[in-house]
Amino acid sequence: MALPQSAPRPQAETAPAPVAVARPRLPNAEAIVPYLQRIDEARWYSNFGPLLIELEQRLADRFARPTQVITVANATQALTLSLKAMDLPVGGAHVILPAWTFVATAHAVVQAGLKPWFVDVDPDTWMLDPAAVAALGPKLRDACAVIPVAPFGRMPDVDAWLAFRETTGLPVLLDAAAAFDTLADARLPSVVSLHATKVLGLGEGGFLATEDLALAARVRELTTFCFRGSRQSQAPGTNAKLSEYACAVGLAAMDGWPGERLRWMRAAQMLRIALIGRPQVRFQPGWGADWVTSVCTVGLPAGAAAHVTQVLREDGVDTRQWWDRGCHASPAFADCRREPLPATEALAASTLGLPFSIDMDAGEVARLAAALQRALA
Ligand code: T4K
Repeated sequence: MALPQSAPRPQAETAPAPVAVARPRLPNAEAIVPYLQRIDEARWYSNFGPLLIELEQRLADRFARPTQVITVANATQALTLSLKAMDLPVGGAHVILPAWTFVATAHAVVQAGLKPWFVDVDPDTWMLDPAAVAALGPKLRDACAVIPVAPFGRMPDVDAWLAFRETTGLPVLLDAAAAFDTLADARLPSVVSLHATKVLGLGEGGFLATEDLALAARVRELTTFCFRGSRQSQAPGTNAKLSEYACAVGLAAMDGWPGERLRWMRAAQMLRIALIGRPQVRFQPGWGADWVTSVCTVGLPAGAAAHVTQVLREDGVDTRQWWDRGCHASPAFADCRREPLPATEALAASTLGLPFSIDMDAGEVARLAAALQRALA
């Protein structure tokens, strides 16, 4: 007997999947396998094996001038160990850094036995201004070093920082965590992150790039218990080496980089085109046109970040304040010395990390553009 047919149930409306703020993509297994086979054959798994040496050489070859690259377990450790290797006075000595940075910069200062001293950034460049730091005048005597940060991958004026170093005598270490693509000049010792969320990632990793061979050698020692040709530690150090497996991913990422860079550019161009005619959304100068990075942090009208975040969330579009309210606002650094920080406070309320990934499709870009239109109407 045929059963009576019931009326078709109305389909529950399913919301589209959220537009993710980031969707990292590292080299796939196929690209990594040849390097894994080399590891199998060599039976060398860590402690400066052939893959690590090759990766460091290929990273160094990207610089126009002779440069030494030292890989480290992550960029936070690379910053810490670089500060330690600079032989700065410890105890009571402050390191000047921007409040507008990720907490890693300040953690590195503390881990190196030094004290963070937060200084405001320039509201237009989002970076420390060497002239403004120099204008601290006699107070600079309390500092033993400065760490400018390349915000979201945009490089600072290296010549201006070299001149600052010359006139003040203060060592300068650049936190270029997100500047893999833009860092081509290591006259200032510079640290890059190779974290999975970065434009070229290997999971966890980072490197110091420098023209100072003695500094490079000291950082290398610090990554391996401060051994210097014997099994005796010459000073307190740590273990911050990259394994050969991490380097296999890194080498595969380097093989794919020219194509991946173009794909990052293409995604950025799609976004830029979709937001033409929306002058309230300001990209960093050159972003996605002259240089690439893995995040899209934009400037919005003053104080608009919270409202835009809320509206985009309602429309299923994820966003991120990559640096929260600024590094100084974390409880861990509440007691740290600071100058007035009006530009940092303003940036925290008026910048926002929009969804951005290497394979962002036209549908996601359209959803983001429509949500932004609603938020900024
Ligand atoms: N200096 C500066 C200025 C920095 O920005 C950073 C790091 C450093 C120094 C230190 O570098 P490292 O020591 O990390 O090498 C991310 C990154 O972990 C961090 O590298 C980065 N800056 C910081 C700004 O952001 P999270 O904790 O926000 O990432 P998470 O886990 O929330 O992931 C973001 C999005 O990506 C999520 O939607 C999930 C997705 N995701 C993430 C991972 C890791 C994936 O889909 N797959 C993944 O494998 O820190």
